[in-house]
Amino acid sequence: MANLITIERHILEQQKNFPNATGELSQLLSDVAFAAKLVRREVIRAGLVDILGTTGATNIQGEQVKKLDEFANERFIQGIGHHGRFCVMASEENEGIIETPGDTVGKYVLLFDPLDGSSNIDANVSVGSIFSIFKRKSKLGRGTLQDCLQRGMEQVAAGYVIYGSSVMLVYTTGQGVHGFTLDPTVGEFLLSHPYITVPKRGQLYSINEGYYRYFYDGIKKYIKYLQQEDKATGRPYSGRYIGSLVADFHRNLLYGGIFIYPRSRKNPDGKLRLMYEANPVAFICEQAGGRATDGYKRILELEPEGLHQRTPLFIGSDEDVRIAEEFEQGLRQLEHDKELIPKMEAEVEKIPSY
Ligand code: P6P
Repeated sequence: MANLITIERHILEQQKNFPNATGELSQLLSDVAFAAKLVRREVIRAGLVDILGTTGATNIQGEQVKKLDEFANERFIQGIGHHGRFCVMASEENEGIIETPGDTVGKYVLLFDPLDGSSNIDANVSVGSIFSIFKRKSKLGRGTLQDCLQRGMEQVAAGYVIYGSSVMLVYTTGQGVHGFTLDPTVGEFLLSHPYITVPKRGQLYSINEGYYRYFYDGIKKYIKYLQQEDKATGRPYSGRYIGSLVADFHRNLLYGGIFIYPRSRKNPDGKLRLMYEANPVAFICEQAGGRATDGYKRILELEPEGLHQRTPLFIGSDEDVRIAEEFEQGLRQLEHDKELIPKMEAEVEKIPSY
């Protein structure tokens, strides 16, 4: 039993390395863990109670709001906001910033996607919550939009919860990546994956190949590259795509490989949101020794312009992401493959360079 380390204890131990730490950050992460437990309680019984299906409303993204989306959003806002440790919050489900309920105003900023992958909920596919924490920039009073619109490299903490075969919370405060598994018998997240590191290269790739015809030339060639046979580089890779970022990212974090949601003719800026999807997973990925870019620039260096701005996302094993970038940027061509190239070249439509 001695090594049963709860998330609260782990965070406090991590903070011993920061002499001026106030313990507030550990409280924030405990608040997030608590909200996740409330969400998990509904996720695991969603099929039993009238919480599946849609509310009939559409959110800022123009997507149908699932009842569980709305429930999860409320849990995060109520379960965390009232502790007074945040000065402002922002959610995938809300168009503007969210004033923290209650009178006390803290020094932190929370951005979150309360239930990512919600289109999969009714099919019992793993979904997740993603969060990103900054320190406020403004000095006093309630937080502002500018407090939210900080570059990813300014994050003080980030993490996600995956509601899958087991419920895991994975977080970083810049001192490595640590995974906790919920023990439902005691209702605690217990340390199960200390210092997660992503393999330098993997053999899995995650991309929605249903959009192949909309992809630009570089990504089409990269997919063909991964499908070529080359034992030295472990090719062909296996395709794995769940359509739930947290589930796809979590698998690649542990096993290695690459997840790509690229720019395309269908999604010129990609689909994923910078502030509460790409930034947090990019912070985690880099802390685990991986790489996260938009195909050209580090995600954590991108200058935010709006709460809900989209970005292409190339994330996972360092070597895999770098090779994908070379194809995306037109710097790399397919080695000649007598069967594949002629067929592929016939397929690839000539398009103006990006
Ligand atoms: P597509 C889920 O809706 C989500 O936002 C991410 O979790 C996921 O990676 C992506 O969209 C899937 O999008 O277009 O492949 O269905």
